[in-house]
Order: sequence, then C-alpha cells, then structure tokens
Amino acid sequence: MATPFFILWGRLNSHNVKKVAWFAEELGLTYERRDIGGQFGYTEAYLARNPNRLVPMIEDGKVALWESNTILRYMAAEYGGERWFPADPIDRALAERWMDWQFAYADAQRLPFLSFARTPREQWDMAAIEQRVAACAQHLTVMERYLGEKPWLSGGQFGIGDIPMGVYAYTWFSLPFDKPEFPAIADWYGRIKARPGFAQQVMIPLT
Ligand SMILES: N[C@@H](CCC(=O)N[C@@H](CS)C(=O)NCC(=O)O)C(=O)O
Repeated sequence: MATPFFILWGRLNSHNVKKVAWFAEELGLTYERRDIGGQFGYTEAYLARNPNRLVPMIEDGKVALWESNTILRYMAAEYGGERWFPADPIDRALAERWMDWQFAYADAQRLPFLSFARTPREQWDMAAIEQRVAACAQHLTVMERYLGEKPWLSGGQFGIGDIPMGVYAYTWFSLPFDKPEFPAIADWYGRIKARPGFAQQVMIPLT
C-alpha cells in the first residue's frame, strides 16, 4: 500500500469527518483514518493537538489541523491545485460561501438527525422535530434557487463548495420526516450520489 499522505482522525459517523474522507477520495489522496471521538473517546495526545475535544483533525507531517471546512480549503490549496482552489478570488469566494452557510443549516438539522439516528422513537419530540425540519426547508429554499441557475454550489463544476452541503443532503434525504420537495436540489444530489467517493464515505447508515 502507498504511504498515506495524511492521518484523518475521527469516527466516520460524523458529518464533519465525512467531508474530509470524501474530499480525500476526490483528490485521490491516500490516508489512514483513525477512529476517535464520540463512543471512541479521546486520548491526551490527541487533545494536546486539538483541545476542542472535537473531530476531525488531520496530520500530514506538515501541520496538525482541525475545523473541517478549513481542512477542506487546506487540502484543496495544498494538494488540489487550480482545479480545486481557483486563483480567482471571486470564483473561490462564490464557492466557499456555501461552506460557511452550511453551519447554520447544520444547526437546523441537528435535532431531526439526532432524533432519528440516536434517540429511541418513543422519545421523539415531534413538534420540535417538525419545527426544525421547517427551519431546514427555509434554508434549502435559498439553495434551491441558486441550483436553479448553476449546476453546482461551486459554480460551473463540482468543487469544495459542494462538499459540506453534500454531506448534509445525504442526511436530509435519509430522514423519514415529512419534507417539502426541492427539484433542483434533488437533481444536484442525484449527481453528487453518483460520485464514488461520496457513495463510499458518506452513504453509510446514520448512527
Ligand atoms: N466546526 C467544527 C465542528 C466539529 C464537530 O462539532 N464535530 C463533532 C462531530 S460532527 C464532534 O466532534 N463531536 C464530539 C465527538 O465526536 O466527540 C468542524 O467543522 O470541524
């Protein structure tokens, strides 16, 4: 086996770890993923490098880096080149804004996800879940409009701007709650699902 480019620390049932694992596949980088966080707990050695007590973190021999979207930007710049990290600041910013936008979306989707994946059904608070699903839908209306004009969140071609919301879209489409339909998002998601790295690293049972 080729020497791994980097170590990816983090359990794969984390949305934020999935982003990095998927992007590594897109870039064709070899890496070794090590389970840590959640049910695996943390080691003192890990916490010395990432005191947030969160995953993911990568180590590539040059840097130990945490914050998933920062990791994506770093990987694109360091290992991807112009294809993944355009020199034009406007092209780059128009794609990258969807990465920051994703965090507010993730807040809205947290309760429906945690209820479905990690809470016994009899404890579901359906009123609260429905309220949060409606909040997700409100965010997605903005994305729907954009994807009616551009094929990808990154613009003309798939890029790092699509990665964070791609991961959260898998969860959205997997949730068994009543949800409005978003045709442009469904079309984009169909193309995302066809990417081998996504199928491999993201489309795993929600736990
Ligand atoms: N903003 C951080 C958030 C990281 C985060 O919240 N990670 C969650 C998993 S998605 C976590 O580490 N939870 C605690 C744990 O797994 O021990 C990032 O994007 O990397």
